[in-house]
Amino acid sequence: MPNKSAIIIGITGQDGAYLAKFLLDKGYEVFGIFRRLSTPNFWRLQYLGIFDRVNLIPADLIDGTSLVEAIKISEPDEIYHLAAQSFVGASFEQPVGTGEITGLGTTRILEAIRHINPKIKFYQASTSELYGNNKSGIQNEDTPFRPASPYAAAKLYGYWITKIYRESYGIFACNGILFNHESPLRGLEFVTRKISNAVAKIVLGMESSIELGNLEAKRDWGYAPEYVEAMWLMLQQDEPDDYVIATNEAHSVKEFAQKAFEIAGLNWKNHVKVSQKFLRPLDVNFLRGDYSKAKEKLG
Ligand code: NAP
Ligand code: F7E
Repeated sequence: MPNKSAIIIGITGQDGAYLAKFLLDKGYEVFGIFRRLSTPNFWRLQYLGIFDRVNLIPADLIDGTSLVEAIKISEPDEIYHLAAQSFVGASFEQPVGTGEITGLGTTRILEAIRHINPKIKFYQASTSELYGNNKSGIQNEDTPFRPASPYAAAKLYGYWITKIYRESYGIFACNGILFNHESPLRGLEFVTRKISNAVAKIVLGMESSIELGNLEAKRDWGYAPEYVEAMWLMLQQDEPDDYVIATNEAHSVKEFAQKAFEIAGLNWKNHVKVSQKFLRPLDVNFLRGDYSKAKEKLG
């Protein structure tokens, strides 16, 4: 049997890079969609030593024709849609752009699949942000959604359009409802990497403090390289479905900072300042995922 091929939309991001490595190790031919920037942004692929092993195709989520072209060129068996304006804070500053990219971008890909080859399997990067400030102490696939940001509203649209294309056109389309997942490749603006980066700079004497926003928010933080395997597993099942991927543990930003400084032999209280600048107009206070379904069905 010839090797399978996959397109990763958003290959330059944290998950895209790890997934590319994972699929290459499985023998896939990997195509990656990237958007042209004034400064190339392939550092994650270079860090993982796979830059020369992936086929890069320029396209943009706001340009449906470019997505059609990319799918026609690569004839993939699977498409992993990981591209988004993914920073919740920025979605309050760019709500319309976030809707265009993170929301409608998904429909543009699904339309291309429907017209070119509805047998292509599709993974949608859904998120625990869909739950927003719901009232339950733990969230699973049946927990009602209550998005609390323009990002989450755009992702809610992406979640539903994925289900709608599955039910209307029989496309093998899955939503992975992934809780926060982190790694050394995480963007520096996200809180875990922002803290670990600051701790390193403080230890090296390059900085003395860090400004953070809401220290009380709790998140269910997992490890990104493990989560990309779950994405792949979803597309290897007999039937398409939606799954929560999480750790079932919630910790606060404060706890995270405390531990990170402790590891470097420092007391966080001497270095962390709270700044209004990093408070969001609305924040998600508590997320903790119930991964029972994924454990049972995906192992
Ligand atoms: P990320 O590091 O921010 O990567 C996002 C990717 O999307 C980058 O490759 C980015 O390209 C690309 N992109 C942005 N706008 C685009 C556009 N208009 N056209 C084409 N590509 C575009 O995000 P991540 O952490 O890897 O997350 C992957 C996906 O999972 C995202 O959809 C995110 O919303 C979702 N998600 C993430 C988490 C998490 O905790 N990490 C949890 C649940 C869901 P550039 O490199 O050019 O910016
Ligand atoms: O914030 C609080 C902030 O930006 C976590 C994305 O991948 O995961 C990510 O979204 C918490 C929030 O991630 C700062 O208010 C305090 O309560 O690291 P974050 P996020 O918003 O949870 C989900 C699952 C996604 O889908 C998203 O794409 O930390 N916080 N102080 C701060 N956050 C940031 N960024 N910076 C601070 O200074």
